[in-house]
Amino acid sequence: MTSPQALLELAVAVAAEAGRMLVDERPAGLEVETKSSPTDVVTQMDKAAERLIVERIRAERPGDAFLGEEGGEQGGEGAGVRWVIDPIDGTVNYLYDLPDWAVSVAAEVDGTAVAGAVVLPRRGETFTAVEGGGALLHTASGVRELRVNTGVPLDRALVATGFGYGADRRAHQAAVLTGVLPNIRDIRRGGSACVDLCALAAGRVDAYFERGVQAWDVAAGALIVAEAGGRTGGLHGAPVSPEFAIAAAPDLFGALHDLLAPLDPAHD
Ligand code: LIP
Repeated sequence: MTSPQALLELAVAVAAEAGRMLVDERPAGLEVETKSSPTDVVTQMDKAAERLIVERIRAERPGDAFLGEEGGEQGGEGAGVRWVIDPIDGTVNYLYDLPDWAVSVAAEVDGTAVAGAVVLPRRGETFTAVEGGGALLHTASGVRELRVNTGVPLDRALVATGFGYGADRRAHQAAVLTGVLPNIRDIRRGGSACVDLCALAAGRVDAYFERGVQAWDVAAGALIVAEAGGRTGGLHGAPVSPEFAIAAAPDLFGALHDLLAPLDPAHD
């Protein structure tokens, strides 16, 4: 194993290289394939970016394992480090040339993220965290430490969320929103879970919740939130999982959880 800081440096380097490629080589006509539903898309650029990230990491660390949105689980039986990769989180934003998409790369040791990088090439922003070392935002004008907003009551909270790709899931999520909206300041749907989590860490929103996120959507972002002083979890004490994800300052988490739990009982 290498230090979390060294893993972070590799995560930032490969995510930044993939981000540059995604901007510089974005073709006028993207080839769009669908996955779980007609609106769940993948482009040749998602696949190329993930290949590039895996190749670069493999060249440096041949024994490591990978979990990627496009490539699934790869290699590394008994590996000390597993890399969790979303080559484009916010693929629909990328497809429409909206700026809020990101390359997300996390390094896990024994199932726990110890380093995470989220690179937003079109915003010129890189969010990073190492376990126990705080969370940072790097831009052309410098580096700043991140802290979640605290002391925000639920009825003043600006809450980010996202929707799945299946029609049934979306109908359920819309129903949950009707119970949430009257009790908070407002909702934001930015289109990228990892960008939402980084926005929370930077105090640009006060909380985030979503049903249906996958490990690659949140591995780096959840570490960045935790290192910015936030709390992440699922419903009823569960950890973040595809079942449910909530993130907020510790003093807001409980109130948001208690609002969501009865509105969103187990649902596919
Ligand atoms: C997407 C997210 C989005 C979420 C979708 C999906 P993709 O990831 O980050 O915010 O609501 O369910 O998971 O498909 O763009 O990598």
